[in-house]
Amino acid sequence: METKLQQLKEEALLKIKEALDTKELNDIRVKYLGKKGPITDLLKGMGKLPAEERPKIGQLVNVIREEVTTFLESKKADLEEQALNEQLAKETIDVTLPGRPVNVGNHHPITRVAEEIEDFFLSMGYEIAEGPEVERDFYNFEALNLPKDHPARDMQDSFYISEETLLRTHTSPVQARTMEKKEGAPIKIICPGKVYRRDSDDATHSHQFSQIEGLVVGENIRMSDLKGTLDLFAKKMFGEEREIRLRPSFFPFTEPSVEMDISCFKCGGDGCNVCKKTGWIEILGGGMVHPNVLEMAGYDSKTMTGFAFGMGQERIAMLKYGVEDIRHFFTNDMRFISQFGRTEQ
Ligand code: 2NL
Repeated sequence: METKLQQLKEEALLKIKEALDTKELNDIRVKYLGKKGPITDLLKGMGKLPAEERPKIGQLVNVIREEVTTFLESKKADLEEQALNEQLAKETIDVTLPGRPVNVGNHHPITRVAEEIEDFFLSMGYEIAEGPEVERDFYNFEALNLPKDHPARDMQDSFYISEETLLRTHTSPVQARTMEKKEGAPIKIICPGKVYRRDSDDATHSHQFSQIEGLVVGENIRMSDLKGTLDLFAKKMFGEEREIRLRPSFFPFTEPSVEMDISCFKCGGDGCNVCKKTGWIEILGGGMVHPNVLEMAGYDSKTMTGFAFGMGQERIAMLKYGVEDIRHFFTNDMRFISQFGRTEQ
């Protein structure tokens, strides 16, 4: 029986030595050490042995089991290490490969001009006010002296959402809301934002564009304040040499109303294709806030006056960057957008 046990041990150790993976090892463990294995079988036959030999055999079986188990475990560790090394060799990273290109974005040209305009007015002590793009008819029209029968309120010209709500057609409702909230106190704000008009798109018109409007309300605010402000603004945006001129105009929410031109930055006033040979370029509209607008917002128009102005951001950007079609701003072609460079500092 002893020799048989020794033989089984040698056989098991040899198989373990030759095992190629952990599954094979496990099969060997079950086969030799398991309940149905040959060692267990041998032990079952122990009853036939003389009583004095039994402890010796029992001891030998324990020693063999231990030996086989230890060898199994060390082989298992070897196989696992080998498998890990193979995997590591297979997964090595070639650090010399070139990386994937990263596309670095830059600010949209409209964002650039908006920030430039905002910086100027912030430096003059203005605050930035914002409001909803889906607006009540009241703030978009009524509060701005555009009564129900006014031609500018034609359903054909606006995107109505319901009888009472529409996509704002200008940023003026933000100013109307601010006036109402301030309850008669002085105001100095600019309102940048998207606006919507039901218009056919072409090179100079878009159904969606961006405005910046300004509003100053206080005691003794005069047309000359508006003129001085706009003169500084024109020089900051289009160069120190710029002259401005104001022409009489009409807006329902201002009286008197003006339009402002700047002297042409390309020809200096001699006449060229940019200024259409006039020497002047129209930039924005403005005027003194209509007394009806002040009164509707709760201001006493006898003691408080104000000026307001508004401009299209796309128009300013087109002039500044020489863009000839407003639709370029909305198609988001990277070949267009990436020409305007980064603005982060
Ligand atoms: C333009 C002209 C303008 C205003 C906007 C305004 C706002 C209030 C009261 C009075 Cl709350 N006026 N805004 C005034 C005159 C002209 O915009 O050509 N925009 C693109």
